Amino acid sequence: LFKLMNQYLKNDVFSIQKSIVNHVEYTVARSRFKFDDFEAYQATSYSVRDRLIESWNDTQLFFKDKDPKRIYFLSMEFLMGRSLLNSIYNLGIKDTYAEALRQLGFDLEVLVEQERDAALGNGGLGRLAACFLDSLATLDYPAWGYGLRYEYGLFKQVIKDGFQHERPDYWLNFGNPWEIERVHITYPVKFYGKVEETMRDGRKHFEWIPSEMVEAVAYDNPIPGFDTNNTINLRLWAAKPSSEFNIQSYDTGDYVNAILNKQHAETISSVLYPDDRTYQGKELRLKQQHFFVSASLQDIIRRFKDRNDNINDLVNKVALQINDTHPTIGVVELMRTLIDDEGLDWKTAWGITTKVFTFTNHSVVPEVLEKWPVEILGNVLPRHLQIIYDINFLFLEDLKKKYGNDYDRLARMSIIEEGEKKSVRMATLALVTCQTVNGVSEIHTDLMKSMLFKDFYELWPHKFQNKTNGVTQRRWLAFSNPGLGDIITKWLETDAWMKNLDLLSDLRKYVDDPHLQEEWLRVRRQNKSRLATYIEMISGVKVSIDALFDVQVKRIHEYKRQFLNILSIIHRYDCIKNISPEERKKVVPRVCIIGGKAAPGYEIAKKIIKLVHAVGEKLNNDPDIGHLLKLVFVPDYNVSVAELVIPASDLSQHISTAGNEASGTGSMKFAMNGCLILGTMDGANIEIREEIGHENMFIFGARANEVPKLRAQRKEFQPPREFRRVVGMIRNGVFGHQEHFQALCDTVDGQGEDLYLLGNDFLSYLEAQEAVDKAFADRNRWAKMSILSTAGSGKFSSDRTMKEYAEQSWDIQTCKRPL
Ligand code: DL6
Repeated sequence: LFKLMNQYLKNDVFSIQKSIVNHVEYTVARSRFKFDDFEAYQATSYSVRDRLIESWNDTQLFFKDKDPKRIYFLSMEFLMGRSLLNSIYNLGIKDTYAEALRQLGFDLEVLVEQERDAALGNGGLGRLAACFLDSLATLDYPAWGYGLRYEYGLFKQVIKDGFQHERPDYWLNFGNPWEIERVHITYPVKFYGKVEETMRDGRKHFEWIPSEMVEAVAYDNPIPGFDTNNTINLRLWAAKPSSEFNIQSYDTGDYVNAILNKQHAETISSVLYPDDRTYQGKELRLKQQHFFVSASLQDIIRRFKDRNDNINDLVNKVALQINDTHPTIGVVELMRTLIDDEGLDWKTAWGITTKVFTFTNHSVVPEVLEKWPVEILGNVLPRHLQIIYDINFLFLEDLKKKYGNDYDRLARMSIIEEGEKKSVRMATLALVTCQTVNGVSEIHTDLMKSMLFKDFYELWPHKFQNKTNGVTQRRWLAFSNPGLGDIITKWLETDAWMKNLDLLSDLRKYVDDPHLQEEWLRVRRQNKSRLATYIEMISGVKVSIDALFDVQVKRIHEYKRQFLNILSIIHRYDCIKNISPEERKKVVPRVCIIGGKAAPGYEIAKKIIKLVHAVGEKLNNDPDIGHLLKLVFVPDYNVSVAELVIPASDLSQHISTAGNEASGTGSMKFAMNGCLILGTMDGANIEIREEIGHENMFIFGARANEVPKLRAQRKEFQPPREFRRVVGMIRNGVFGHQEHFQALCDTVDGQGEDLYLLGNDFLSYLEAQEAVDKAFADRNRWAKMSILSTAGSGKFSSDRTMKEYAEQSWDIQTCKRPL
């Protein structure tokens, strides 16, 4: 039956070969007798795309017919990574493709490496959105993602002499087989201009007369679910000059300049902003936000109207998720559409808007929250600023009824921040407008309620929810660590864990079985061997796979404390140097791996990268140290590199100052793959510890509730001797570049500095490191802890997270397409 079905679906080896070869000849335009790996990759991808399109079309027709309430996930970032392997795995045709290619003389594993990452995101936030899409498709929810088709994704990190340089990511240069350009699906998006006020039917009517119009063109990216017939859509918008607007300017005689001016329009979707925690209030960024939400809303309303006559029914058919504050201008755009275009009165429009939107906040500290200077917003979107003022006026009137003349509170809660430069607080706008607001881990939600949005929690406790993040176990365990996946399936006697991750807990039954432990460690060694080869290729450093692979890969940030990690590596180096050869024999060998990008303008983060290289240079070449300690930097850390690194890590560090990391999702991926976590009581670490057991993690450092007091006392604080010694080594030029590192050292030992409490946490960090060494030296104990890490990871599937959103925020049901 399976064979027949595959033939019917043209998923048998022969049909696949035929389709690949056809694409070689007719799409790639090469001879079917001579094509290289890249061309084979292209043809293979087009043939997979054909299958995706079939499934996409059928799913969309089914959705159209059933017309369920849909969820639209609005996000400025989707960090998708590569698509080939993920697609064929999800479609259940990976083995057939591998065989078809083998017979044609190609190796699937080699072809997979030809694909460029789609890096349309900075880090955690964008990758979370990508995991969510995978889960939404797999769980058969009627969902679409909407975002921007940046021409340049996150910059490529090039390291020269230990310094980070940024190079543009021309990811579309060689084409993108995974997208479908919809030349006929375009919408005009307006900017600038003025608002005219007239009277219509006895009511004030506002008409926005823009002075710039840009066309949004749709690019669809099919997202197949796993073990289902559903394929959902990620629609990304690209900016094109509007062909209709401003025709007169061509008639001025300056034809060439008129065209050149129009090309500016395309810059809107050209580049992803590479700062993940600071927003500089740049006009282009605001234009990007408005551009993608305006096009998305026009598209959503058009689809809604295809099947519905009464705009009031929008609330029954549409849920709009705002991923962080970036799409928040969408709430105003919907108000504008409903009032100015649909002719609804304020109250009705407000009733609809406040029911359809839900908001996720992804940050803990107030400084990270987006604000737009009133001046910029009013210039770019004049009608929107009026509406924001109206929303704020009515909101403050309500507040006054409740709080009287408590002006401090009113000022704190106002959407408009007063001051020398007035600005619009986007998080406040989202809080006022959205039906629900959620944090991304328990501690984050608690901090939102008790600090970040305290006033709003007191006002509307019912709006606040927690949705602990999750990751897709398919990409992050089954597909990137197939060896471990096979062991899990063998011992659980089912692969159902790929759709129900809670089943992993059954591994606990076998944790003491020496056979499982043996198999487990063997696969982990194979993964380490693969990574060791990669490390040698990129850095020339030879590492032993018997050593403990200690990994910290993530964006470089002071709060994530890569510097703390380096200081402890220096301490280890110093200790090894100062012990006898006899004692050295007892040292547990370590390979320390650090990777991540620094935002281009973030000088201290860039110095941290340089320091990793300087310290690595010193200790990797010190004959006293040999294999006992190595330090390597993995350049250009991205999704594909993560897929290689995570399955090969023994220990992974998530050591942010408590109360700073909203969640962190890297930790979940590592734990799922049997890697042990060294971390602080921050973000999702706390829940991971609850699930995995404190005895299977290495926790250290100040707790979030202690941090404010410690910060307040830091002028009087004397860092421990060990800390002063290692910082002193850097200052004294042990690793060279003495001048360059002074400013970095100043951040931790200057008067009253050390905002992230490295000095405070240093000793407990060293103790935790010692506990790691001890555990690693006991092979069986480590194997057991590793298995228990995986066994305790069930909660951290994005499937669980998506079900929670669907039930508690969006109120949507599944809509599964029958075959
Ligand atoms: O929720 C996804 C991800 C969290 O795991 C990280 O802890 C959090 O830092 C990140 N947030 C952002 C937004 N900017 N800030 N801060 O990237 O979201």
